[in-house]
Amino acid sequence: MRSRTQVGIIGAGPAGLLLQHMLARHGVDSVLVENRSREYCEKRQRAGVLEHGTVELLKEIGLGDRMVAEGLTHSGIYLQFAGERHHLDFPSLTGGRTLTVYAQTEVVKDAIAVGHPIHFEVTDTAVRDIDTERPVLSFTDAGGVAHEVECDAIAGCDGFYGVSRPAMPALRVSERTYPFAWLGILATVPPSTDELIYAHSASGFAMHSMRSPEVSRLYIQVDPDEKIEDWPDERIWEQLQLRLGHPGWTLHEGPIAEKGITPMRSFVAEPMRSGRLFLAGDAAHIVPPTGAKGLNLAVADVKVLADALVRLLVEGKADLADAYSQTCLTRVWRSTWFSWYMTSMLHRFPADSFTSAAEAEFQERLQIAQLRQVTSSDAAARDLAENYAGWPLP
Ligand code: RFL
Ligand code: PHB
Repeated sequence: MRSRTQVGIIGAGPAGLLLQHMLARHGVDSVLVENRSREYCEKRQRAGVLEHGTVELLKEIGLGDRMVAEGLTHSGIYLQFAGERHHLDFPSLTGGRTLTVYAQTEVVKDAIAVGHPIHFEVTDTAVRDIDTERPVLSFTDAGGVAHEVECDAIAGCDGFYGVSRPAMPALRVSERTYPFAWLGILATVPPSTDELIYAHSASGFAMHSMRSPEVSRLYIQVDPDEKIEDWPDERIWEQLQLRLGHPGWTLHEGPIAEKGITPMRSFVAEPMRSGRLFLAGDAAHIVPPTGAKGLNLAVADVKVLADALVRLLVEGKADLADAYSQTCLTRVWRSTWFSWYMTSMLHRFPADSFTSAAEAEFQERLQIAQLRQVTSSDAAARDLAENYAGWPLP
């Protein structure tokens, strides 16, 4: 079946869904295709922290009501190391910026609920003719009907394993795979903390986050080749108690509703555009989750892309589209740096990362020195806070 639209969008993650919504607000029509089911997209557990700029954007585009009602406003984070726990107060360090804890699943649900047309459970997604002004998005819908959609532009918002990036010629790729992974759990127990705790410990990194006043989200660093089957609930809680434990503070345990292991990597593909195909979000770049940047970066990309496509398709001007990749990459690299900095400062690197025990010791002592600096120097704390709370959207 042949059809026509202005923008073909691949992927119903936060990037694709928010792009579709922002375009629709300017009268630009789109076709969005997603290879998973709606239920799967709405349940996939991922990020939880929204930067101030992301929150403001969601409100501005009319997707903020439930987030404002149910999201938890946070004014900082705790950093824990060497038996100490310190609070960094972001509003005083950043001129008033706060964070909102509101799960990615909820952002996705809110965007799908608007009711823009989405084809779920498609197969055979492909793009062609990206170097012409009429690129084609093809797919087979859930009923088995093959579609060819002629577009003015295609947005590849299909995540790290999608089909868009492989369709781009001559990409420059920068990559780092970290020698550890995160084991994450969702536990049905009220959070034991008012704000997120990032803990450096001799047994490895741990973190306490949350999803609501009733549900906690916790993570521990594990080896990248660990199997989730080898982590019964008791073993997970034991490690969380060990790594997060602090005098006078209790970590409350509860039933584990979900658990999974995520590898840690950094990846950037440049440029983020080839002809009329534009990459956004995880399709173009991945950051390790320690800086809580992945989701926020995807939102920043599609804000820039929506403005560029509206300018191109409504006003007939290509300037913003031509600048798209460079505009995004400045933020992408800043986030990549910050995520690397947080990851390197807080994780325990395995022994085979070093040539001797003394070298491993050296690295650990540097980490503690750096943590002492960000918790005692106002300038260092401000630098961390400004990066974590995020920069204004373009
Ligand atoms: P998404 O969310 O991966 O969405 C891409 C969508 O594209 C679909 N897709 C296709 N659709 C049609 N045809 C094809 N051929 C397709 N191939 C793929 C996919 O099914 C999917 O629905 O990318 P987007 O929109 O760019 O959003 C990015 C964020 O999801 C991501 O940056 C963050 O969630 C990263 N991330 C985390 N970030 C944080 O800030 N904090 C976290 O705690 C955190 N945890 C995570 C994460 C990413 C994870 N991944 C990618 C495995 C935990 C995990 C498990
Ligand atoms: C989460 O709540 O899932 C979360 C929060 C902060 C991070 C990573 C994940 O750095």
